This record gives sequence, structure tokens and C-alpha cells, in this order.
Amino acid sequence: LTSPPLQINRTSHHEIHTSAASSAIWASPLNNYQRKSVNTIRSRSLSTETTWNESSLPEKIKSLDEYKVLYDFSIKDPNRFWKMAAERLDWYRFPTKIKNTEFDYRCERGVDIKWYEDGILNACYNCVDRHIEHDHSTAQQVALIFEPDTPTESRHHVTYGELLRDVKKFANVLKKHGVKKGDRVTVYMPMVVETCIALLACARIGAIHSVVFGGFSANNVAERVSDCDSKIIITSDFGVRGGKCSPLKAKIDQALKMKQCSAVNTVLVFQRNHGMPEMKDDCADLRSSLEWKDGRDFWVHEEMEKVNEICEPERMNAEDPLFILYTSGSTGKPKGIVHTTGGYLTYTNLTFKYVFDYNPGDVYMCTADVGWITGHSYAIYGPMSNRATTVIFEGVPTYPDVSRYWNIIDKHQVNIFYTAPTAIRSLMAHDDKYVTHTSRQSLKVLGSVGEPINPEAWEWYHTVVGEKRCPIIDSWWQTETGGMMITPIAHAWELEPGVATLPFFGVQTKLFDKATKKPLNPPNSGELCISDSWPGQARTLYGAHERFVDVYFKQYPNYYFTGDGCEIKENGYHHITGRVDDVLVISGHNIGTAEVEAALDHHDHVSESAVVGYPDPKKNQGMYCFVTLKDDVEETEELRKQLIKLVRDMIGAHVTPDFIHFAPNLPKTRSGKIMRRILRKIVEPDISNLGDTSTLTDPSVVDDLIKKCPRTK
Ligand code: 6R9
Repeated sequence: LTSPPLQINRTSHHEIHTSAASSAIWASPLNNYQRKSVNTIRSRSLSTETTWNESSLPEKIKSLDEYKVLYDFSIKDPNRFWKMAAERLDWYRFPTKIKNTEFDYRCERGVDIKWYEDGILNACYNCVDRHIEHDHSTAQQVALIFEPDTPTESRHHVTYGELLRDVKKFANVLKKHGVKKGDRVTVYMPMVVETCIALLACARIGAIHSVVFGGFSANNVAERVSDCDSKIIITSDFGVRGGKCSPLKAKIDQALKMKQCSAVNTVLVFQRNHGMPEMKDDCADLRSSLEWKDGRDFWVHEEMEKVNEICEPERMNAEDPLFILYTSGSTGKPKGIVHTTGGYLTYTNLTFKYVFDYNPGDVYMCTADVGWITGHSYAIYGPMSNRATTVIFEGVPTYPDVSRYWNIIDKHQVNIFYTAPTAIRSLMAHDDKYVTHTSRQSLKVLGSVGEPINPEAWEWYHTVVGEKRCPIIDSWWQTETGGMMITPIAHAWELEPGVATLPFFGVQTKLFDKATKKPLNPPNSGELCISDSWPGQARTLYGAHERFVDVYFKQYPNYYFTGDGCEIKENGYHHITGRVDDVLVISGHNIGTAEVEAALDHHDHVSESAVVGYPDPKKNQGMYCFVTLKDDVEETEELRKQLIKLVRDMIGAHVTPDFIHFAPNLPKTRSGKIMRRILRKIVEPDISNLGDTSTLTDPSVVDDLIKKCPRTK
């Protein structure tokens, strides 16, 4: 029925690396890591260890030397490097043009980013069909393991064969409802298998998905629906997280009553646990009380009955958009980051394979929701284009108890686990026994993303969770970068706690001085920019190219500006210091708030902290520290004094917190980032002007902070 796309130099998927081999490679550096020495990159003789033959990319990066050779090649000859990377995918037409990019807004062409521009492919085909076509037995391989919020609820495994059938059928449902190539489709779903089906089905027919995180308010949904002018919404009757039922369809109903959403004519509704016997009472109530507008609202399970299983993947140009994902800017309305098909898929495919050292048969789990970029790149497109088996986890790390992650790892024998520092910090606040009573022997690689990981959290993750067997992949990247940018490669080189280490292939970093705007030569600290394009880079902001250029390309002409601060050390390792707007200037000293937070977090009683500045007439700025204590620790004056002393001792006597505010909870985004913007407003104080707080997990946290803050009195 379908003619398979041309196969060009496909890399073999059949080479099996044993876990014993990987841990042997890692064994010797591991014993050394605790020295925390800066001088960790030892030069070995180049080339002797390198077996790479330059005709295609190696399956694995085995050492620092191998990395260096390949890195240099990727910078010197990006066209050849990224052509070889593209050979990991299947194309209907393999591109003849690889890189065609311009970063300089001052030239006639302006900022313009194109990769593989005459290539033709389909992302869904690359994530599902091709694995089965190359090896029919893959139809029986588990693609997705669904782990529901309640551990006792029946769960299901979905094979690549079943996934392909459902994706084709759902793609036909979309077509039946008039969705065409290039149309935008808003997806408002919990973290369930059906969400992957929805995204892949969009990709299959060339529709552009725009996922809005399931926790966002109706207002937020409406804003994002109207910004990209989507006429169709895919949702679920409800979602379940932490034992609570959350109304999704009802939120959509609310959003659709708003003027901005008047163009929406179709809502496709999945049933959260269709065909499953168990359902909590509150969930059953929610389902039975749903508003239903005939002609607009449709149950997906009913629509699926009416379509067949034949659906050819759409032939997409490499530069056709794959998706839009909104990310909040520091000001103004959210930015609709646009990623295109060929470059994004090549980049997420290669980073996933190399960075995690993914080998066939490995079970992989990413705790990120698909509502943010990590869920797109490393729960779906990266792993699935590598034919991985992925755990899709619906719930939260602390329900029903704080052993949840570790129990899931044992239950599904997870080998590679990718989570966020916020989760690690919240779990390490509890007794280690919640970790140590589980086995975790299956683990080979542990990843971290989303925020700087402080050395204590890193050590805990490494020692208690990974029992010093697993490298910690502290990967720095952004929604805008599409995939990992500065990151260790598993088992290839020595690590330092809290240090993201080295740039990925093709990524060239450059530091600038914030005040003079002049480039800085490492070792140094400054604002982090990227000198040249990489395939995973966002191409524009949806309908707002000028804003794209303003935000990312005007600060430092001819460079992509990341908005993050970075220290590049003597050994070339990169240490991300946090957003550059998080630097305080106190009595002429520049103080990174992340540094102060790291010092506070060092204290045994501290779970996490957030440091912000406020205007001070004498010192320019003062330093205000929010500190969350571990379970059962008392807030005492003595502890306050200890913390102030700790900061002075660890950083310098010029760094003295003016306020220590014990806060049981901090305001966080849905993806777990502390919203320092709001904390700054509280301590300024400028509480009448907190900005949008609807993206917070728990807006009531803010009121508690305001009540207790001495500066708002
Ligand atoms: C993937 C993702 C991007 C911002 C980024 C930076 C922070 C992410 C980090 C990190 C230090 C890491 N960030 N990973 N900071 N070390 N390993 O999180 O995308 O939601 O767009 O956030 O997150 O500040 O600029 P996004």
C-alpha cells in the first residue's frame, strides 16, 4: 500500500553494545571524579584511540579524544558532518543542500536559517513506520510503556505495530475533520500515550502541532490558540496527577467562550482511560458532567471507529514547520517558537543517541511533560526516531510517596533516566531510605535538565540514586535550541558536579562581557552566545520574525544570544551560571544569584533556595534569599545566622545576604523552574504588578510569601 522512501546509507540499528562494556569504559574516571579537580581533561594521544573512518558517523562516542576529533571536524566542515547526521534518517529525497544560514541582521538577507532545504521527509515515518519496514519484528517491540498516576491502575504497553495503527487511524480522524498540511492544531492533553499518538498523527499529515501544557489556565490556552490561529483542539476529558483529577475538556470549554477562540470549530476529546475498568469517583463525575456541543465536540474513540488504517505519510520539505511551542518571555506575550522538520529531527535524533549512549533494547524514561520542549525532543522525537522503548509517566515524583520514581525504575527496569533538578532537590529533602530501599540496578545513565543543578543535588543524584555507577548528564539547552547544546556524553569523559562540560558537535560557544559587549577569551565568565547555526535551532517566532531577531540576534550582532551566563574553565568545561538577568550588582561586585543559592543549598538543612535582588540606595542592590528547609527542620534565628555565615565563607565577605526568608514553598512554573521574576517583584516591592501568575503550579504560594516578606510591610 505504501511505497517506502528511499533508504540512504542508513546506519545499522543492529549493533548491540553490552552494558558491561559501557560501564567498563566509565569505571576508571568514576573513581577519580571526587577529586573535583579542575584539571580533569587529560590529554591522551589523539587519533590512536580513534577508529572513525570519516565516511559515516560512529555509533558511539567512546572517549574525549574521539569527541575532539569529531568536534573539530563538525566545526571545520559542518556540511559534511551534518550530511552524515542526516543519513541517520530516511528521506524521500535526500538533501543536496545542507547548511544555508545567516545570523547577521545587518546584512541584506537578514537572519535566516535553513538546513537541508531541498530534502523531503516525514517525521512520523521516521519515528514509527521505518523501524518496522527495516525489521518486521519491531512491530512487536514495545514503543511506549504507560505508567499511570496510580501505580495499581492497569497499565498498558504499546508496541511499534500498535502505535503505527493508532497513529494512522487518528491521522485519518484529523483528515476527516478537515485538517490539512500546514494547519495548526492545539493539543491540550495529560501525559498519556494518546498524546504521543496525537503529535505523531499531526506530523504524519503535515499539520503543525502546538502543545499547551495541561496545567495552563483557560486564558493561557485562549491566548495560544488565537496567536497561531488554530481551528481545532485535541484534548482529553480529564487528566490525573498526584491522585487528583484535573478537568481538561472543561478548561477548553471555558477558553472557547472567549472571543479569541471564535475560529475554533472542532474539539476532539480522548477518554482518559478509555476501556479501562477503574475510574476514581471524582473523575467519573467530571466525565458525566461535561458540556457537549454537538457538531463541535467529538469523542476520539467513536471517530476512530469510522476511519480505516490506511494513511500515507505526507511528503514534507525539511523546512516545513513541525511544531510551534510557546515559551514565556521575561516580558510581553508568550513566544511561539517554530521548529521545522529536517533539522530538528536530525538534531534530536543524534543528540539522543550520543548523549545518552542509547543502545537497542535500553528502556528510557524522561519525566518531562510534553507540554515543554524536553517532552517534545526527548520523550518523543529523539527516542522514537532511534527506535527506543520509552516510559510515559502520567504522575508526579511524590505520589503516592517519594519513592515513586525509583519504584518505576525497578518496575520497568529503566536504564536511562532524565529528570529536572527541581525534582531531585525535592526528593533529596527526604530520608535517603526512600531511595535505598529500591534496587535501581538497571540504571546506566542519569540526566538532568531545566536549571543549573547545584553540586549537592548532583552529588546526591550521583551517589545515592546512581550509586556512583552512572554518569550524570547535566545537559544545558533551551526551547529555542531544539536539543541539547552543552552536555556530557555518557561514558566519554570525566564529570564535575554541576558542570555541563562541553558543547555538542557543531555548537560553538562564545562569551561576551555584559557591560562592554566585547568578546572574552576563556577561561572567563560572561554572557553565553553561539557563533554559528546548528540544525535543531528554532527558525523564527510564529508570525513575529522581527521579535525573533530582536530577542536573540541584536544584543551581539552575528551571534545567537542565549540569555544565560556561563563560565568557561581552564579545561574548556562550561559551567552555566543561570539567566543573565539573575546577576546582582552589589556595591560594585557582580554576584551570580546561582552562586549564592549553591552556597545556601550546601547547608544540611536546606532543601532549596532562590536569591533575588532589590533596589538599595546605598549598595545599588540588596540580596534577598528565599530558603526552603528540609522536612522537620525548625526555622530559628541561629539557623539564619549560620546561613549568612555560610554564604560569606563560601563566596567571600563581600557577599552577605540582607534577608533570609524561610519559605516552605517557592513559586514554580509547570516545568519546575523557580519564577524569580515574581520573587523580584515581591521584594522590590511591587506587588500590584506581579505580572502573569497563571502559569504557576500553585498561585497561593505567592500570597504566603507576600504576607511574610518584611519588605512588603
Ligand atoms: C530544556 C529547557 C531554558 C533555560 C535555559 C537555562 C535553563 C536548562 C540547564 C539550564 C543550567 C542546565 N537550563 N538546562 N541551566 N543547566 N543543564 O529547559 O528549555 O524551558 O526553554 O529553558 O533553562 O536558563 O536558558 P526551556
